[in-house]
Amino acid sequence: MERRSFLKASAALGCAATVTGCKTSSDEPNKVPPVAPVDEVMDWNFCTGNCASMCPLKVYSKDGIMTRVETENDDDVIDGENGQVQSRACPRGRAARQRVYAPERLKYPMKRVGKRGSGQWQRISWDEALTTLADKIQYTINEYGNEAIHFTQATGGGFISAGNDGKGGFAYPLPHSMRLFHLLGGFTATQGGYSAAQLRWAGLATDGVMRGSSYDQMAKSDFILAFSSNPRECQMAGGGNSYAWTRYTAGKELWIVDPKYTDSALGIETEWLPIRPGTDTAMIEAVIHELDENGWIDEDFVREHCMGWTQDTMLDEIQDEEPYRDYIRGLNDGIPKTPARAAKITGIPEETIKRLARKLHEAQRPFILQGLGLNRSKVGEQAVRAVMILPWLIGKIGKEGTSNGGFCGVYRPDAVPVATSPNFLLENKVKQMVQSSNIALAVDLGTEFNGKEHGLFEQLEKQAFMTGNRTPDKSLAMPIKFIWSACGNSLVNQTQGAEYSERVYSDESKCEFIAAFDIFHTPTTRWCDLILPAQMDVEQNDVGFAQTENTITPMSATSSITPAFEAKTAWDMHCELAKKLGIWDEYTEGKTDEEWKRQLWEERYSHHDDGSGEFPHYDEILEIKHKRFYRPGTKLVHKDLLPGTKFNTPSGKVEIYSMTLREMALATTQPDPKDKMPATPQYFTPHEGYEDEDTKHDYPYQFVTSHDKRRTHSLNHNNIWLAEAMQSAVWMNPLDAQKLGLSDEQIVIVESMSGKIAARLKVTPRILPGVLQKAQGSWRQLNDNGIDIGGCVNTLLGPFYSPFVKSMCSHTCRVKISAAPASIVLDKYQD
Ligand SMILES: Nc1nc2c(c(=O)[nH]1)N[C@H]1C(S)=C(S)[C@@H](COP(=O)(O)OP(=O)(O)OC[C@H]3O[C@@H](n4cnc5c(=O)[nH]c(N)nc54)[C@H](O)[C@@H]3O)O[C@H]1N2
Ligand SMILES: Nc1nc2c(c(=O)[nH]1)N[C@H]1C(S)=C(S)[C@@H](COP(=O)(O)OP(=O)(O)OC[C@H]3O[C@@H](n4cnc5c(=O)[nH]c(N)nc54)[C@H](O)[C@@H]3O)O[C@H]1N2
Ligand code: SF4
Ligand SMILES: [Mo]
Repeated sequence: MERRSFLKASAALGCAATVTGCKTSSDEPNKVPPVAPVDEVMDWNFCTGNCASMCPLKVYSKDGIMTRVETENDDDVIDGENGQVQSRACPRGRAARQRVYAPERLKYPMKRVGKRGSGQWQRISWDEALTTLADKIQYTINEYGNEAIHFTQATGGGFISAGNDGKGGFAYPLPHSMRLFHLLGGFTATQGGYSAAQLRWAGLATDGVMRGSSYDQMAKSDFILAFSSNPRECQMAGGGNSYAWTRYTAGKELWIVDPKYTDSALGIETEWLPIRPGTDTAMIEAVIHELDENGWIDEDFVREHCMGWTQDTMLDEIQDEEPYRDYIRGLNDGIPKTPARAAKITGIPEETIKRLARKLHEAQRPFILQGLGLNRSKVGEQAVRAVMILPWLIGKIGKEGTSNGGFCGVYRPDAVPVATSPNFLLENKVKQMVQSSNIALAVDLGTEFNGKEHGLFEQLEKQAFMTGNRTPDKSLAMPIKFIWSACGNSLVNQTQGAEYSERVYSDESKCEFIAAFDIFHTPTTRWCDLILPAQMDVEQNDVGFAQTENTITPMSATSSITPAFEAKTAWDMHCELAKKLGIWDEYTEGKTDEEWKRQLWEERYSHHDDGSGEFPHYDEILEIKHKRFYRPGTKLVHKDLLPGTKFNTPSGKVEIYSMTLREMALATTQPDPKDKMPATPQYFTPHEGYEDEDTKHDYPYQFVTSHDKRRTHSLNHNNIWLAEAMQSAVWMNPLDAQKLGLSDEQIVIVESMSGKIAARLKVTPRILPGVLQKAQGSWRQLNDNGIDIGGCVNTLLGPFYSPFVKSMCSHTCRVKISAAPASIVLDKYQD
C-alpha cells in the first residue's frame, strides 16, 4: 500500500520531469532529446550488473509497464565541460526492458519436488517458503553450528566494494542477507573473490600497493604497455574507463599484450602482441634478460628500493636462495632466459621482444599496467609479479606518467557504498572463510578441506567480506550443509568445474539445503531446493551513486514499474524471514526501509562531503533525484619515492624475491605436482598450460574464457536483444579453421578433459592461431548426450585453483574442437 501510493506520487513527479526536463532547443544533431509521449513517466534508476559502473538510467513506463530506457543525455552537460563526464549506459543497461520481461523471470516461490537438479518444481506460497527456509536455517545452526552455513559470492544486483567502486545501493540483497545471518551468529563467508584474488595477494606481496596510477597519467606517458587489459568491454560506461582509455591513449605509443584482439585495441594500438595464454612470464623474463645484457637495468635504483635482484640485496635468511638476476642469466639451471627461448614459448618473435626491451629503456615515463586477465590463470601469481617488477628494474616509477604494472583505472573519488555501513552489516562471528571458487570442493571434502592445500582463511577485519588471512594450519570446522545464493550464479555456472560442482551438489547428504533469491531461473536455481523471486533494480526505489572519472552522481532511484508477479524486495523478504526466525525486532531495529536508507545515507554523508556541500543530504537527493558534480583528482602511484622509502612488504623493500611467497610455499602443499610457487617470478608450464605434455597432444588448443560486452557475467545471457547484437561464439583463427576444415557460423563441439560444449564458430584473425576463446557467462544446459548446448565455458574447466592464492584460474584450459553432428540444437540464446 505504502509503496503504491509513493509510486503514484513519484509518477506525478516523473511526468513533471518529462515536461520540464526536456529541452526543446538543441542545434547539435546528436543531442536532440527524444520526446516522450505525454502519458509516459520517467524515473531515474540505475543499472546494477557487476561491471562496477552503476550507470544512471532513465526508465520510462506507462501504466506500470516499462516502455523504454534512456541514458544520461541531458544537454546541460557536454562531455568534458567543467570537467564532468556523463555516465552513458552501455547497450546492456539500455536493454533493461528485455531483462525485466524475460521469460525466465521467477514469478513465485517454488520448492523442489523431484531429485535435486531434476528440474521438477512446485509453486508454493511465500508463507510456506519462508517457514521452510527459517526451519532449515534453525535446523542447520542447531545441528551443525553457524560454520555449516555458507553464502556464495553473488554480484548480480549490485556489488559491494570496500574500495572505490561505489556500487551497491540499499536494494542490493547481499547486505540484507549478511545482516540477518550475522544476527543469527554468522556464516562461513567467501574469501578472495573471483575477480582479482591472485593480483591482490601477489601484487601486495610485491610492492605493498598493487593498484596503479589513474588513467589520466597515461596522457603524460611516452610509452604505454598493457597486459590483459580490456576496459572498452569491461568498463563500458560512457564516462568510465572505456572513455578515459580512448582519451588518454590517443596519439600515444601503445603496446597491447593479449591473445585476443580486444575492443580496447581496434586500431589505436601501436603494436598488438598476440601472446600464448599463460606465457607472459616467459616474455618478461626475456625482456629482463635483454635489459640486463645491454646494461639497461638501473642497478643503483634497484639496490636502493628492491630486494632479490642480486645476491647483496637478499636478506640474510635467504642467502642460500637464488637471486633473480642469476635465474635470468641461467647461472644455476643452465638456461639463460633469452628472447630466442621466449619466442618459442610465447609466439612473440625474438625481434619484437628485443624491441620491447629497447622501448622500455628509451622511454622516460613508461606506463605499465595489467587488467585482470593475467591473474585468472593457473599460475597467474607469477605473471602478475613479473609485470609488476618491470618498472622497478628500469627505475622508472613514481614519476609523472608512470605506473607500477598493477591494475589501473580512472581516478575516482573514494566512495563508500550505502549498504556496507557497519551499522547495517554487523559483525560476522564466524571467522573462517573459504576461497570463493573452491566452495564445491569444501562441500565435497567437508572437514578435510584445509588451509594447507585448498584455501582456508580467517576473516581480517570486523565487517570484512572477501578479505582474510591464510590459515595453513586449519581445517574447515564443520562441513558446509546449507548454501544461500542471493543474486549470484556461481554455485555452478560461474565457477570453474561446473561438471564437478553438479556432482557434488547432487549428493543431498553433503550440502543438505540450497536456496536462492534471484530474478531468474538460472543454472544455479536448478540446483536449489527452494527458490525465491526477487525484484529487479529498475523495479525498486533505492539510493546510491555512480562514479565516473572525476564525477560523482548521487541518485535516488524510483520506480513506476509494477514488480513481476510475487517478486519481493530484499528488505521485505528479509524482514519476513526475520519474523519467522523470531528476530524481527533486532533485524529492523524498529525502523522502516526508508528510515534505514536515510540513516545509512547520512552515516556515509560525512565520508563524501568535502566541505563544498556538493554531496546531497538524504532529503535533497530524494527531491532532486539525480545530481552530478565534479571532484577532480589524479593518482600517481609511488609518487613520494625517496631513498630509504619503506614499502608495505615483509622486508620493507619492493620484493623481487617475495618473502610472502616463500613462507606460503613452505607452509602449504600442492595437490598438483606441476604447481610451484617460486619466490621470484618464473615461467613454467602448469597443468593444461602451453607446453603441458600430459594434455597438449589430446587437447591441442589453448582456451581462454574472457569477459565481453554481450553480458555482465551470466546476467543478460537471456537478453534477446543482446543475443541478437552479439553472438556467443567460439573464436578461432582462420589458419586453424582452414587446417581443420571448419567454417564461420558452423556449430562446433569443444571438448576438454572436463566436459563438452556446443557453440557457433567465429572465424577471425582477432585470436591467435592455436588459441580459442569464448566469453564466460553463457548458461549451462546439458542435452541428453551430456553436451552443454548452452555453451557455458565452466563446463570445460576443471575444479582447479592457483598454487599460491588457491583461486580461480579460468584462463588456463586445453581443448579439442570438431564439427558438431547435424543433430545438435543450440540453446536459443547461443544461436
Ligand atoms: N570461466 C570463467 N568463469 C568466471 C569468470 C571468468 O573470467 N571465466 N569470471 C568470474 C568473475 S570475475 C566473477 S565476478 C563471477 C561473477 O559471478 P556471479 O557473481 O555469479 O555473477 P552473475 O553471473 O552476473 O550472476 C548474477 C546473478 O544475480 C541475479 N540478479 C541480477 N540482478 C538481481 C537483483 O537485482 N536481485 C537478485 N536477487 N538477483 C539478481 C542474476 O539473475 C544472476 O543469477 O564469475 C566468475 N566466473
Ligand atoms: N561487459 C562486461 N564487463 C565486465 C564484466 C563482464 O562480465 N562483462 N565483468 C566485470 C568483472 S566482475 C570483472 S572481474 C572484470 C574482468 O576484467 P578482466 O579480467 O580484465 O577481463 P577478461 O576478459 O577476463 O581478461 C582481460 C583480457 O585478458 C586476456 N588474457 C587472458 N589470458 C591471458 C594471458 O595469459 N596473457 C595475457 N597477456 N592476456 C590474457 C583476455 O584475452 C582478455 O582480453 O570485468 C568487469 N566488467
Ligand atoms: S556499463 Fe555496466 S552499469 Fe553501465 S549500463 Fe552497462 S552494464 Fe550497466
Ligand atoms: Mo569479477
